[in-house]
Amino acid sequence: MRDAVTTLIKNYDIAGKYFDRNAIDSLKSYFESGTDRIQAASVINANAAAIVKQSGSQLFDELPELIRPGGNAYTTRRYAACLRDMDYYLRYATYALVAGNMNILDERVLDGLRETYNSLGVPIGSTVRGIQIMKDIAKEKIATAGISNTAFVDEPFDYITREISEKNV
Ligand SMILES: CCC1=C(C)/C(=C/C2=NC(=C\c3[nH]c(/C=C4\NC(=O)[C@H](C)[C@H]4CC)c(C)c3CCC(=O)O)/C(CCC(=O)O)=C2C)NC1=O
Repeated sequence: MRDAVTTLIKNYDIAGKYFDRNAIDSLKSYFESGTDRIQAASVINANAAAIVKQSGSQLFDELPELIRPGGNAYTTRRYAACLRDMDYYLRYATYALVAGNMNILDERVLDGLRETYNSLGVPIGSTVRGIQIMKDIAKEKIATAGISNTAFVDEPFDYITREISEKNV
């Protein structure tokens, strides 16, 4: 698992170089956004159950076939598995937000996920939609908590959706 600082140090150490202007700028921007990152994570933590629940409701309103017979989230067990997956994405998104680096998502969330989803018939497009809904709901709550620039919150959610959609289904 890596974060913005350890990744930078690793790269400069491999090159045997002192930090240059670019390195200093990227360290500065990481530390300057640090308070907002922590605050955003803390807003998500405090509202996690509500964010997952609302995202699920909105997803199933938009795509009701998911919870009808034959749908992948049909039956209580699969419905619960779907919301549990949403909760995983939300929790790991907060780790990646604080780390300022997406590496944890590769290591703990995305590795082997597409294969699992494909073998269980979990629809990737609908999962992507669910994650995007969750991003919007999380950003709303973060904005309401007084963080004016919430653009950085997109990164982990967009990273997860890009990675699970990318390679051939
Ligand atoms: C922390 C990293 C991590 C992830 C990400 C994870 C995902 C994950 N989701 C699974 C299943 C599942 N995932 C879903 C999800 C959905 N179905 C839908 O129609 C919706 C679109 C979507 C919710 C948005 C469902 C329904 C299952 C159960 C499928 C089945 O057993 O038939 C499974 C198979 C094993 C199980 O049921 O627990 C895994 C491993 N597990 C992990 O440890």
